[in-house]
Amino acid sequence: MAEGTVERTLVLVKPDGVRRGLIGEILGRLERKQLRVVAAKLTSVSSVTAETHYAEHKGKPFYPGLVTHITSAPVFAVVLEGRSAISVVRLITGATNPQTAAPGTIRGDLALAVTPNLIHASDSPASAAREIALFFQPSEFSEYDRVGSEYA
Ligand code: D4T
Repeated sequence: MAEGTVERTLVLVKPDGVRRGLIGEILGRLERKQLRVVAAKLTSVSSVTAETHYAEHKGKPFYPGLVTHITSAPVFAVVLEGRSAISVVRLITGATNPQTAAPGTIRGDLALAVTPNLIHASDSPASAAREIALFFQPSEFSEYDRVGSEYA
């Protein structure tokens, strides 16, 4: 029986993931979990958007490098929808430091360094709502029936 509230979460394939050609690999793992892509685009992140997105980290030693990295090349921004999507995507993403992220997770399998750690994923319903609104307009969302949704 299906359980969990249907949620939307923001995923960013960060510049290192785009430049390494890993958009498909990363999105494929999330799609195979039966999360539904409801909005997606390749986009450059302005300094203003980067500073808004990472506002909670302002003042931390790694903040300047974080902003430099996210603005260094395009990101692939995706909104995924599904039951418990926020926590499910965080599990598949793995721990922040790829050196200690579990094997089988995106960071555990595919990354080594912490700032270029391939992917950002919203960490709470409030963050998801704020981040989705930062990257997408309402007109950029599509509705459709996904095959197999009766099992998700
Ligand atoms: P995001 O938010 O990008 O999904 O990452 P996490 O939730 O896993 O990690 P975070 O918010 O603590 O950190 C955001 C971002 O900062 C980079 N970072 C983090 C870094 O470069 N050096 C550090 O020491 C830490 C803690 C990586 C992710």
